[in-house]
Amino acid sequence: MKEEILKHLRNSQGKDAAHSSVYDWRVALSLALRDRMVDHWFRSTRETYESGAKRVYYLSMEFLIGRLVEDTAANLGLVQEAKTALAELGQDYEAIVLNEPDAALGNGGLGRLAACFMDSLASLGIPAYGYGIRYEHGLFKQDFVDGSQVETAETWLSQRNAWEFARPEVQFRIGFGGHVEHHEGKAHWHPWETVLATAYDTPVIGWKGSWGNTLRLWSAKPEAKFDLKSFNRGDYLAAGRSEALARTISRVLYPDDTTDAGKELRLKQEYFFTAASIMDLLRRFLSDHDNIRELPNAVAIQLNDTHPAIAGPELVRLMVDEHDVPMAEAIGLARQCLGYTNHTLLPEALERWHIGLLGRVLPRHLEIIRAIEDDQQAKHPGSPRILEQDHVRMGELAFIMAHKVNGVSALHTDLVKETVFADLNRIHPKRIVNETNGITPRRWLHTCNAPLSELVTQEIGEGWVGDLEQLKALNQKSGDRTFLDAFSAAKRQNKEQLADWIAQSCDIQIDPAAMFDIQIKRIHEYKRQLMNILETIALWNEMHDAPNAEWTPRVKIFGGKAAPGYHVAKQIIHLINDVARVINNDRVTKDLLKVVYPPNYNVTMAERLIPAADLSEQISTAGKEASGTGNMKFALNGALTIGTLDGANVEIREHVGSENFFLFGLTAQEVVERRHVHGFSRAAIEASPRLTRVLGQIFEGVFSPSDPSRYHGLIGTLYDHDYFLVTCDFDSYFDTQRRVDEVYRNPQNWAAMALRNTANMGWFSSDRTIKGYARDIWQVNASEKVRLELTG
Ligand code: CR6
Repeated sequence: MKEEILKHLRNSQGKDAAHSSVYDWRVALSLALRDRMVDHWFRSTRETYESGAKRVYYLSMEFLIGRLVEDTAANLGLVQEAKTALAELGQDYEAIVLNEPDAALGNGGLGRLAACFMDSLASLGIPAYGYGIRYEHGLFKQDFVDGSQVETAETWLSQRNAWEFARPEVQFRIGFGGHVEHHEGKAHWHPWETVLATAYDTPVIGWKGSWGNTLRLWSAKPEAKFDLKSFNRGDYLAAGRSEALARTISRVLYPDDTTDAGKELRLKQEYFFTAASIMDLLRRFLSDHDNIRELPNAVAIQLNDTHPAIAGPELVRLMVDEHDVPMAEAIGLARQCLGYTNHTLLPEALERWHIGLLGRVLPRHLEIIRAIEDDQQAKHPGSPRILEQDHVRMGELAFIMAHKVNGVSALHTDLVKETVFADLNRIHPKRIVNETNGITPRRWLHTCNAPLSELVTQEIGEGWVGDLEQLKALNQKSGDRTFLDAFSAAKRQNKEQLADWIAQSCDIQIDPAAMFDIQIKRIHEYKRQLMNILETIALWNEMHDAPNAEWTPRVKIFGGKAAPGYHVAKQIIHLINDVARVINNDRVTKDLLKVVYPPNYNVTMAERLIPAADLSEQISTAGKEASGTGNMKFALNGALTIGTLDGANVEIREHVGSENFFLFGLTAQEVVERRHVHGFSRAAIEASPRLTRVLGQIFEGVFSPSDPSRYHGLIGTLYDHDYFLVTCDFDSYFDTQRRVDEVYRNPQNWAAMALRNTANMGWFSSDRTIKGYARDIWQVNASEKVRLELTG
């Protein structure tokens, strides 16, 4: 390893050891690790070719990867070797790990899920490709200026990306606009503009190096050659114009996870990566098949949300226009290849494109969508329409073009059947299935939480990393004092580390003995960070009034970004920061309560925070959080959850036991009913003196003395349009928090409850989720060899 690192330092970075920076060392280490991936990778590809196995294609607009050095080293079993090699070279492994920028090619849960799935697909030995966009700028960097969120561009590619292999020879021409000519029954699309999609491949190696798959990300390049004529004339701007235009397509990630931006560039991004992926998989298929009708036996294409829903029409287009398959047959064949995952019921997130826009950008696809619509109406008269008024509804398109549609938790899938796709579900009653989300145990326990991971391995061996259900054996330890002490000591160690980091990065001193209560996720009204900060104020009031009463000291930690155009979410951020300033400066409560909001929450920050959490906040309005995956990461790492009956919380509670979960709030059903009650929020506020006081303080400017009316709008909304029922759930949330305080005061009991969480979270491994997709949707098998290796 030492030689390999030095070789890359010299030959790949062009540096000698004496003049190398941490960055150089990090790139050299990454390249040395990448070298070790290649054999596994080639072997897997060879095996797939030889066996002719069906391949899975996971199409996703987002892959929220984070850092790769530690995960890669861990999966390859090379962590110790890497540490030793670097130590002998006089370098610090930890510092090198910290030098890596996050690959933040995603917004939140949906993107992180795709990254967990890539790890599980490889760990299970399922031949698979992830397809997405190689954004030049990932999710924006967040700073706070006087408490407000300020966004700046993220620049991960301004450094060398050591993990990827550029494939300039893999290129596809992607057309936009133009017109369609019909001639002797054949359609010819003449695009007005074309860009090139070129591939960059990142190998993804599973646990124990068992198997290697590929994450192929597309980058946009100009089709036209550089305009030398304009350049020579001195018109430099014109010379570079087509280039700039083309590159815009893969320039930035849209920074919104739940609202449909409806922008032409977004549509182009979606078609760009989807078309390139479909062309690429067809080329691979045709290199060893001559009959396109065999396609459904060879490929399973999964659409991660509707963002790649144009895959249906694109596949049909290629079959009809380039392979002479009749339209109806092509639609059927495409459907057999496609699966669609729905990730939300929020109406503002269901993609719709204006017909005029779609027809202008993708004229042939609009014709095909009309053909799909006709085919559906002919077979199922009265079926919900794809084209409605002047919009194309991508959810309906994805549903109709998929042979399976899945929700991401049991509750969410039921609601999908009852609400958004109720009519389509009646027509196609077997199409909707559930695949509850999961998380990879490699990143989310094994590498992010060394103290707990080592303790677990000492106790039950290392098998749990590849087979998380083995954690069940820990249930036997919930009465074992020595083990519980060791379990608490691991948590304590993580909390001390976090306290050090917070002292350094936020200049706030927190006590590791206090309860660490954490809410990290995108800022959204439905996730109700607002309710959390209101409860914080209420608690502070009561602590301040009676500082000598029996209180459980707490640190409330928040993390998360708001979409740049989401005004209310940005106000909530501002409020949390304003409240933090006031509370953290109160001398009376200084040993009882602190509020911390480190800026720029990302995957790496999650890896620091989650292992140190005592309490996990999963408090969305019931019926709104499709699944959640952060909830799973916390419980696996031994935090107790305070939560509503929403998304995967329901299943987590069933698995860990209702006595080890703090439940509160209205159910999804009750939420719907409550909204019909006239004046429900005013009534809830009036019935709660505690909440009335808190809202009054914010309204008077207690937390914003320089701008007392800053939150008038925000508070006014709670009185009149409290769509997310913050006011209705507030009292039940506050009371449950006091129960949490009480339980926390008995450390032995708390530790036993926390252990029950860790021990019973095995089912939430993304390995289990992927096995579900493989069985119910893709009809593919894991490599037999890998299965044997992993299960011993
Ligand atoms: N925002 C859901 O809201 C779910 C993930 C992954 C989300 C969240 O509950 O866990 O997907 N939905 O399934 C979308 O992104 C549309 C999310 O991350």
